[in-house]
Amino acid sequence: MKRINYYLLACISLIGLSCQKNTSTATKEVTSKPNIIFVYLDDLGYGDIGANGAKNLNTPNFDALANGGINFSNGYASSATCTPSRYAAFTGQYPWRKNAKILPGSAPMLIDTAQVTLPKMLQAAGYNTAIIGKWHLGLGTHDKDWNQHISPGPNEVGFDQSYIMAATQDRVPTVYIENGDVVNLDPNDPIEINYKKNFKGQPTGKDNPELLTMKWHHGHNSSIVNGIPRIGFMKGGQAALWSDVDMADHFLGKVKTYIKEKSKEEKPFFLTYTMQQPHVPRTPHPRFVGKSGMGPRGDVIVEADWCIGELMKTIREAGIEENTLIVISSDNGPVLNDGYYDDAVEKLGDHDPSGGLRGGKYSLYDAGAHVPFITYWKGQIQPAKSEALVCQMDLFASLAALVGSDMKSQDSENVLDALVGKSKEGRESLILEATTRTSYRKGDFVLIPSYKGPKLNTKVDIELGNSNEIALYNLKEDPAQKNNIAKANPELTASLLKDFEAKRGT
Ligand code: NG6
Ligand code: CA
Repeated sequence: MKRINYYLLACISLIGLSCQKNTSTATKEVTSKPNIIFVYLDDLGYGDIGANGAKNLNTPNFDALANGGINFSNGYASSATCTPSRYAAFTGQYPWRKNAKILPGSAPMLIDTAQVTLPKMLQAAGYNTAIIGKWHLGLGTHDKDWNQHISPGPNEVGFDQSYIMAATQDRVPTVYIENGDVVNLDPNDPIEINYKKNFKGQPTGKDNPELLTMKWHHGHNSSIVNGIPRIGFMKGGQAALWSDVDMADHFLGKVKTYIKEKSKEEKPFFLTYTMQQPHVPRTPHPRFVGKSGMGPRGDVIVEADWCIGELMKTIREAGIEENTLIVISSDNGPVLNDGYYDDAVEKLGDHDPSGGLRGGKYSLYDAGAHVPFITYWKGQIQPAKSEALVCQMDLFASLAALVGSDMKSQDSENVLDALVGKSKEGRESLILEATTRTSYRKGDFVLIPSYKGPKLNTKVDIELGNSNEIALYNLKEDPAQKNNIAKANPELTASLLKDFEAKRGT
């Protein structure tokens, strides 16, 4: 790995170090190309970690990183659902430019192999790159055969290595895919996937409730795997099926192996660890069952927290903690009942997954995309809280600045100084997306245009942000978005709308 002298690095201000550091640290060698680990949770709410106010949920490992690094109070996913947020995080482009929506497990690859991507940029800068965990950006072509090598996938858009689930834990195929090949596939028991029609004779959640260990509430009544009814129909591939309760350990094992191996190499590494928690179906390993007192949703958050602890142990044992930048965030806000009866609502108690924000997953209100956002880099990032507006989409330009790459992506802004605590300023504005609708955050204000459609998604019990009236909120004064101040501020509303429409191109 290319190492440069501390003083040289400090004086060229690559990573926000100051030249006035005392001499005890001045002798330390650091690198302009640290290892980078992006830990990406699935549906973890802003308020789901202790550092952001959760009192009844124990998340000591998240909290240690939040308190030992920078905890952002205005950190955003691009969107209130998974596929669009992941698209933005990995490409640095707004997902609505691509019309990105939640994808079925059978969807073809969404990212164009000719596009610039975050892992490609880091690859070109000399990084080993890998993704371990959830993918949900489509794979291969429309008519792909799951029994053959599947391409394009993560390996074709910049990840040297991939060990993934295709879509979500609630969607078929319920198998792991390593570098484009289904793991443990028996050629005599081929996998077939169909999102429209069942395969003859195959039980479903709808018709065979007697086979279920988890009951479906809405959707999720197609093929049954491990007693859990899923979205989509699947046949075959028995030997390749994942074990839901072992999924956290399984991905973590791959992460540990990767870090142990790559930390010995000259090249730095970029690892995206896309955890499946706390998305449905929530299937904590038995050793976490009952640990939160909040049912499976709380238990899998405790499990995810344990995984973060194990990740940190691995990093420390490999001796790379001071040479590794860690970014932790979530792809969208929280949801309780997302389609299974799993006591998430019943056992919630006083816990507030959104941390006082309005809405949740799927919503244009703030909790949709306003998520935990933490950066940690021992010895380089001084612990702080930051109000800077930052978005996962900015990882591209910010990390490009860190590693000295001149590659660009359309919508990504360089907020590196904010990410490493050198500046309190992040982006000036950000377009947020929720199930194809968009809103506009600028400074402390957020403007939500008027949208037709239901005010409430009654199935998940989340306010969606649709209204006959345009809405303007001052999030600093009114984080719960109780007071629509659009009428009282017509000039500001008009100017934000104009600005928004110019950027959004509507
Ligand atoms: C929805 C699913 C929900 C979840 C979501 C994707 C139904 C009724 N609901 O369509 O359970 O899977 O898609 O979540 O099927 S995300 O975090 O990947 O965006
Ligand atoms: Ca998600």
